Amino acid sequence: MIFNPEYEAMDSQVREKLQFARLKNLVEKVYQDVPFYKKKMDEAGVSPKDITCLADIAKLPFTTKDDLRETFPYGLLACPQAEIEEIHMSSGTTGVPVVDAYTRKDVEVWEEAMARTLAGAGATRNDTVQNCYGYGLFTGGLGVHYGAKRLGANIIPMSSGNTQKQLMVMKAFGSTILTCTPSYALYMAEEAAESGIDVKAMKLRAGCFGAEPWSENMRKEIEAKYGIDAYDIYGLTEITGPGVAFECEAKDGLHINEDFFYPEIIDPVTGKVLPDGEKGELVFTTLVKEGTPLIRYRTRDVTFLRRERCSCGRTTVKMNRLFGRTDDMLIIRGVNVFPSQIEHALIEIEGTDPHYLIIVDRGPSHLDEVELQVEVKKDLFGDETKNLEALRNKIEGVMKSKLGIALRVKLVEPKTIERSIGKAKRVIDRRTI
Ligand code: DLL
Repeated sequence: MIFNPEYEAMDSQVREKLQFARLKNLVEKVYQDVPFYKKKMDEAGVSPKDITCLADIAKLPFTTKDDLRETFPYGLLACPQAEIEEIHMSSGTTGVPVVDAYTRKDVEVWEEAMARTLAGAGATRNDTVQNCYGYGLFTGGLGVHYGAKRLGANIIPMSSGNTQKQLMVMKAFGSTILTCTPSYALYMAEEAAESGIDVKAMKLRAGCFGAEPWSENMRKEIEAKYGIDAYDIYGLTEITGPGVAFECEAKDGLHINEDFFYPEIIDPVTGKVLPDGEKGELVFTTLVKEGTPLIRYRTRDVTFLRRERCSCGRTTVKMNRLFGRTDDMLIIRGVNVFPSQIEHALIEIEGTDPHYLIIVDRGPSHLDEVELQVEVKKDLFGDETKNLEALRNKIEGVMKSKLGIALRVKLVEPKTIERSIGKAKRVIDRRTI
């Protein structure tokens, strides 16, 4: 079901006009009201009057995560502080959080974007949404919450963790839609199986999974374990949270809510805008944001844009499932490797579970060394050593051919690798530069 056909199935040229009007308005406003943007634009030699068509967006300077950190907490505010209704934050590796501040209208936009997202997975007011994304500063919990309310669905605000209780609630209330990180969905299925609970016999029929990278094979695994349809949903705190893009029943790329969030793909090195279909860094401009609007924000997420007609009837541009992040990309002996590639290869190998950890270190000869820890299915672990040895060799061979680098595989017992109720940690990089 399309939640808002007027905007989601809008004629593309009409949408472009709308985007341009919104962009122009935004640029004028931030130039006037936010000293940070005025300074940046002056330094780049561009002023609001230079924006005469949508493509002129490329004249505007980028905004980066460092900019957000340097202006913490309210340096990017574009409205009086009293207008702020809610804030969210995410902390990255440096520990300085990035802030998103929402006015009433910003929350309404978020509600709409998330209602569209849940509807993309087939949700209606008749559904019961069990929301296991964390509530709090993280945008997952409240984002889904607002969308489900806007849809008129029954929302169970579980938050993350307490898996046995999640399973009890799922059964008792007949939850039909599950929302959590894909790694937590798998973990919950594992706990259920161990406790003799049959999740397939429950009423669940779909799930909206995101907030971390996952592969097509992981989708198949979740769908098989729960007997549901699993949909990819994408977003980031800086650009409002979840609801930026979502999959529809075609499960073939994520529709971007581009009347709110204007996407571009750039070459991460040169900053040049790339044409549709070319892989690069995803950049967003928040066209209607009032609290903390962002102009050409560099997400560091890597994907490409697709503009073909979708069977669902939506006309919005699609982004491909993410390949990874420019900053998560491991450079191992000069080869670019995304953890998602390793995951993808792994799930195709019989006998392994999709729980893995990549440990990168620098060996005695200063060469990068990678250990890939992989959990083995329970029945295999008690098995003869020669079978384990064969499996280890097989994984090493597959990785070598798929990634082009040799890595050492260590098979570990089921449940050795730490489980996460939120975003899974897949990489430990011990290299010191
Ligand atoms: O993770 C927002 C969110 C919540 C999205 C719930 C989906 C569901 P942050 O904590 O700010 O916000 O992290 C944003 O997570 O830049 C991506 O690198 C990654 N990410 C988010 N969704 C996906 C996805 C939320 N579907 C960062 N696939 C983003 C891969 C994702 N990576």
